[in-house]
Amino acid sequence: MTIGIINHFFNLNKVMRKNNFLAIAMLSCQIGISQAGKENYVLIKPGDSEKEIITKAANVTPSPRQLRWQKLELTTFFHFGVNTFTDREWGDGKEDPRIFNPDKLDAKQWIKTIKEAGFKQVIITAKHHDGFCLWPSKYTSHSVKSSPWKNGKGDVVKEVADACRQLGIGFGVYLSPWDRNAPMYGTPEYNDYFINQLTELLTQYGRVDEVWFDGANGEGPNGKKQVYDFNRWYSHIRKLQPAATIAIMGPDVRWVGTESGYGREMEWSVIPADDNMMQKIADGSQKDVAYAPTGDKMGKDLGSRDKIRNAKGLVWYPAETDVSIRPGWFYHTREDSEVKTPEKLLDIYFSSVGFNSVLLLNIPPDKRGLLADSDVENLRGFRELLDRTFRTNLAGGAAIRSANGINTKALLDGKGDTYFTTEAKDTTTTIELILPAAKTFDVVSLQENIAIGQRIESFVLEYKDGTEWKQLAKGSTVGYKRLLRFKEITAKELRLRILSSRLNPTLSELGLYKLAK
Ligand code: FUL
Repeated sequence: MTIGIINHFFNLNKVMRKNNFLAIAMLSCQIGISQAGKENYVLIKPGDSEKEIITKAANVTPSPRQLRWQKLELTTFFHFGVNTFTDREWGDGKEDPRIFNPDKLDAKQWIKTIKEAGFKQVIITAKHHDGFCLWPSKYTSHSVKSSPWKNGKGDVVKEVADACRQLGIGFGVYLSPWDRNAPMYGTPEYNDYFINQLTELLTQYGRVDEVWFDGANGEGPNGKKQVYDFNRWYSHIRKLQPAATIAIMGPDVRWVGTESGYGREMEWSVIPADDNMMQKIADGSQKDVAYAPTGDKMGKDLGSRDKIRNAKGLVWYPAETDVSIRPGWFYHTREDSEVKTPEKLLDIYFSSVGFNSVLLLNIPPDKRGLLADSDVENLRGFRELLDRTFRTNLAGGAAIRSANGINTKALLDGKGDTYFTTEAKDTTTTIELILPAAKTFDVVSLQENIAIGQRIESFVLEYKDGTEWKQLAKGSTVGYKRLLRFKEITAKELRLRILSSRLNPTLSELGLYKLAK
């Protein structure tokens, strides 16, 4: 089979795996306690009215680790390992470690490049499905220590972690549960092996901000499949690195449901939880609560009133959009001409970060151990487009009126923690802006103050044409950030009408911009 076909089946499989996984993923992991004593989950009681359910949904808030993660907006993946040298996407675990020799490896070049492009955190594939470890693990010889690179004395994980620390970038690890090399894969001992590897990664490299688990669960070298002990792994991570988010096959961050880079327009961070979670909460300790959101994670709507009306509980479970800058996850010379352009990356930014999600962009280092020139160049171009688009808020200096609004000033103060709102009873509002002079723009940016929840359900942006109000854009959810593009317009008077909100709406920022070309 070609890689394409294999990937096709794999992707289908993955969708199923990721969905099934969500039914079991979150067992025994600590639920985060959010700010101001609020939690990132809530129980729905049998007699709760629809109004009570909606109010409860509006009061579910991110845990501090989820909030920190959401504010990063841009994060990077580095897929690197034996596949880089075999030119494959999935290794089979039989690779000779002697093929690994990135003789010019310079993790600072990776981190500097992504930092300059505006990315705030990285995740390194410490071990992919082939089982080859980028650090000298004590528990296997299938690692950098059996390679000629630095005479077997090198440690890629350390070089990345050190560069991150020096340059002030968050650091995370991808540790593949599926291991096609480990001889004990498929037996209970493998779960111990996995814990040992996690321990090394979480204790030898300073602070770890994210642990990323993929759900692949194929056969190991003995033809056996493994039953992953996720519960045990989660509590171990919480113990060793309590601030780290556990992503995808984990309780803090949800896969958006595609690897295209394009998320969903209506993106609720609060989604239904299921019976398991409810039972655990009812059983007592809220510290070791188990929750397992089940059901559709691929659809267009995961959290509207229709979806939460019959839920037994609700949980803050935000979306991450992972996509590669190239067709594959690993570096292949043949893909040098297929690197996503700055314009494409900007489009992805609008459809991930601008859809209330965090972007996880993969930039695979090449055989030398460097980010390829084409990738570096396109990242620079992307940054330039971002800067040119968002440098100046064209709404700056506008006079703002809102009949029932409180703290209108917060909308344009550039601060994420101050916010506009209304009295608790008001779930609709109109915000009118009169710009100092007519401006030409084609982008609006809205941000809710998600530290106190996600509330807005429907809004419309209009401009005044003579005496008539005309529609520019409309949407449903806002969340951490909602970006909308529309046909360029020159206008002086605008209004944002919030048509529906689960509680009094909040907006921390409002921006008007002109898309850079
Ligand atoms: C998948 C893996 O199989 C791919 O190789 C890649 O690591 C991607 C991010 O997750 O499930």
